[in-house]
Amino acid sequence: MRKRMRLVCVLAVLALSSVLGGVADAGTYKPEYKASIVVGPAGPWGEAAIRFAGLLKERTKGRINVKNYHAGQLFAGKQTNEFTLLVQGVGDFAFGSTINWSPQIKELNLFAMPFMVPSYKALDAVQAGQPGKKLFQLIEAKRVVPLAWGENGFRQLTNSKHRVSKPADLEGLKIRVVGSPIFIDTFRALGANPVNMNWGEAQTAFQQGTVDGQENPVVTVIVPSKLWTTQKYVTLWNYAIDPLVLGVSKLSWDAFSAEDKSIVKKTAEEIMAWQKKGARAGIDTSSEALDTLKQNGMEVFALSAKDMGAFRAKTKPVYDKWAREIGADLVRAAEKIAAATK
Ligand code: X2X
Repeated sequence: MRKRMRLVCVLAVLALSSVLGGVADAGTYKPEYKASIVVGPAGPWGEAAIRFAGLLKERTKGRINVKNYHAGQLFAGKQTNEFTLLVQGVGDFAFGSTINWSPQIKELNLFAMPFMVPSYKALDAVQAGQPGKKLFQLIEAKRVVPLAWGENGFRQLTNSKHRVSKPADLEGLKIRVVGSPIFIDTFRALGANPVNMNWGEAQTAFQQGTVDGQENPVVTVIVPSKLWTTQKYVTLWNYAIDPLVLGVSKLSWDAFSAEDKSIVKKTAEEIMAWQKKGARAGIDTSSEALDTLKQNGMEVFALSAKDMGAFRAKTKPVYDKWAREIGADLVRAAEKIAAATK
């Protein structure tokens, strides 16, 4: 009799756990997931986060409820901490710039190598090819699941003092850069006086006139942030490209059911394809974004390929130093793809 009771109990436990396993499929869901975005809600970068949260909620019938922390609210003023927040599960999702994640993953500095990526076409090929795959593997190995590439864009120079058309024009200009060392190296090599600052603080510094200039893409940052209120001169020089990655903490990801993982992945790919297109619109196939700058009183100067030579030559030692830091194999692979797509 006792034996029989024990058998019944064992069977009951087995049955219950298989039922629970079937229902939950995975771990416990959070009532709310936090997403980090450095910029505000305007523009394709900020808007992508709003669309992603909306679609995800709808498609998972409220199981995955994302709250967006725009303007760097989640990392409380230190944007180079964003990746670590995801690793720790303090943040769940991030629409992260590769620049902000590069202190933790040095290979992501690839895109910040001065004058390396010549075009959007080359960038797409690098991301789709072996270098892009390798970078996603490196991100995942550090316990953040990369869902899709997005784009901040080619970074352009602005300042409040005068036109910059040759390296000598940068001499003495105080330029705000992101807290990632390759940017300090690049602007020092060009003769400027670079200072590290988070994006939020930087905008206050422009208003107060304590910093002269900065570098950021036109469509995703300069226009939505209305930088013409503090900056007058723009130099288009495409000196670095800044891809975004929509990533999710592995801790959060592992708890999602197989069905929800697939919804998250597909929605991320869809939204970031839209985001990437938006980041290029008005600059790639039309001049709309540049016209907006001019209408707001900015002077837009496009460096010719010949002018660029002087900037390239000055930053060559930075390129060589960072090629070693990043790893020669990855850099050579990216260079080869870029050369083939020119
Ligand atoms: O801080 C910047 O310059 C920005 C908004 O482009 C990044 O997050 C890298």
